[in-house]
Amino acid sequence: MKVLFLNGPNLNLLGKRQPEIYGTTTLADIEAQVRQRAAADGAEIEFRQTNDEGQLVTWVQQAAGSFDALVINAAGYTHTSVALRDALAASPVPAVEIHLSNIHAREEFRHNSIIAPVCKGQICGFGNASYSLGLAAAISITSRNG
Ligand code: CA2
Repeated sequence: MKVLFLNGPNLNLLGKRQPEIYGTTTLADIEAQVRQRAAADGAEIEFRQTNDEGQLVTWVQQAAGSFDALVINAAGYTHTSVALRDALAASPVPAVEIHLSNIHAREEFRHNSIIAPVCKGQICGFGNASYSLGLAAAISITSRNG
């Protein structure tokens, strides 16, 4: 199975800025961890990051036919992007929403995820492990045992 990981704005700064908030692990480190996990699970992954809302929309649209599931950390667009929600709603590819932090324990404006209702489920608050948990969820929802 093939899983597409999409990362939204500013996640390219992970491990490079504000380590007191976001830690010292880079997005490349997280990708390497997920790759290891995926190899052990017999899954293939592609891992992408963009700061551009339209690019995220385009990648979601293009996933159909090439990927079995999406795992998405939409970062700030989680709370603002109607366009991303519309793209996810229109896609036949099931999506798992993930976040490093527990968005429900943070500022009020982060409590609402515009994309949550069109994703299969949400994983948040487990730091880097949210990515591996997202992979496990993606495998689970696409397997016959669902
Ligand atoms: O917890 C998450 O994974 C978030 O998606 C992270 C987003 C935030 O807007 C969401 O509410 C929750 C922020 C990503 C910004 O990452 C940075 C990393 C280093 C330095 C600055 C920003």
